[in-house]
Amino acid sequence: MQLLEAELITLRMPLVSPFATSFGVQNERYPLLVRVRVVHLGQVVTGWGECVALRDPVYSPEYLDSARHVLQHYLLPLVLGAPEPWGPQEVGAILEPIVGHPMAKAALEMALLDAQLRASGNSLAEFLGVTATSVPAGVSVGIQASIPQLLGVVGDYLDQGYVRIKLKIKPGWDYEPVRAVRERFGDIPLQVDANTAYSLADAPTLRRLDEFDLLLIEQPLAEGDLRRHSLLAAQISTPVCLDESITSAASAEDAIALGAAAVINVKPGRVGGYLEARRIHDLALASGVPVWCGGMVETGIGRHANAALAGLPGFTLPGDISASDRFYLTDITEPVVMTGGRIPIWSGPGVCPEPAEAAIAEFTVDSTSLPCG
Ligand code: NPG
Repeated sequence: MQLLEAELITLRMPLVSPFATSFGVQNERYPLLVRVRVVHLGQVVTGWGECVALRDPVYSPEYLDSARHVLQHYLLPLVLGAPEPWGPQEVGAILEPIVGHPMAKAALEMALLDAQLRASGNSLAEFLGVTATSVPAGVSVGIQASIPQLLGVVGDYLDQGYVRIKLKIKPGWDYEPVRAVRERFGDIPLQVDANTAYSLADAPTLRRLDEFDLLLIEQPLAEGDLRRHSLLAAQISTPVCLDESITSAASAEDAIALGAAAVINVKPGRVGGYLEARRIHDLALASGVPVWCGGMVETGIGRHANAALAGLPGFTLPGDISASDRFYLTDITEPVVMTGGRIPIWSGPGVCPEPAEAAIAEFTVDSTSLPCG
C-alpha cells in the first residue's frame, strides 16, 4: 500500500441531549476523522478512520489536540517512511516507536484498513470473519437530574426496543437510581458504569448493589488499579468489568490473570484499533471471559464498524451499540438504525457506508491536509 495523501478533519457535532458521566457533561462531540488516499491493488482509494479521543483529557490521557498533533507530526510521517510493502496489518508495528497514543494509532489503522477493504470490495465483518448479520442494541444512560427524570429516560429507551440498559453512576448517584430502575422495570438486563469514580474504601457502598443482580459493574476504580480491582472483586458479587484499564491485549491478559476483570469492555479506539480489539476478543474467549463492545459516542464511521466487531462470537453480552439517533440528529454516514432491538452489521465495502461530504462539511471546524508525495 502507498499513502498518497492524508487529511485530519475535526468536526463539532451537537448531541441530541446532554450526556452526563462522572467525568463531566458532554453537550457536543468533537470527532477527529482521518481521511487517507492510498494506492492499493493498482487502484487509488479513499479510506476513513475516526479517532475517539474526547476534547479534554478527562476519560483518557489522550485528547483531541494531542491526537491530531501526534497523527500529523509522528504517526503519519512514520507510515510515509515505512519501506514497502506494507498494509494495515503492519501499521501497528510501524507505529510502535511512538509510545502510547492508542486512540490516534487506532484512527490511522482504521483509515488504512477501510481503504484496503474498499479496494478489495470486502466489508469489515468479512475481514474479521463475522458471520452474524446483526447485533443486540444496548444503550448507555447518563446521570440525570432526578430519579423521575431517569425513569422517564430509561422507559423511553425500553419503548424504543433497547435490550440492555447501562446506568452511569458516581458516588451519591448509585444505590437509589439503580433501585428505582429495578423497581419500575423489573428484571431487565441492567449494568452500571462508574468511570473510575470510586476507591477501594467504597467497597461497602458498592456491595449494596449486589442485591440488584446486575450484569456487571464497569470500571469502579482508577485505570491503574488492577490489583485493587481484584481485591474489590473478592468483596462484591456483581462481576467487575474493566474499560479504562484495558489499553492493549497485554493489559487484558494481566487483568484476567490477576482476577481483576470477570468481563471486558472492548473499545477498538481505546486499545489501538480493530486488530488489537480482535486479539483481546480471542484471548478473552480462550480464557472464558465474556466481552462486549463499548461505545465512545462515535459517528456512523465508528458506530457501523463497532457493530461488525461485536458480531464476533466472544461478544456474548450486548454492547453500547445504539442507533445514530441516540446521540445525533444528523449522522455523517447513512445512519445506524435499530430494528427489533438489533443493529444491522454493515455488509458493503469498507468499515461503513461512504461518509457524506456535505454532512462532513456542515460539521467541520478544522481540517489539515498533508500531501504525502
Ligand atoms: O453508546 O457510544 C455510546 C456511549 C457509551 O457510555 C458510553 N461511553 O465510559 O463507556 C463510557 C462512555 C464514554 C463515552 C467514554 C465517550 C468516553 C467517551
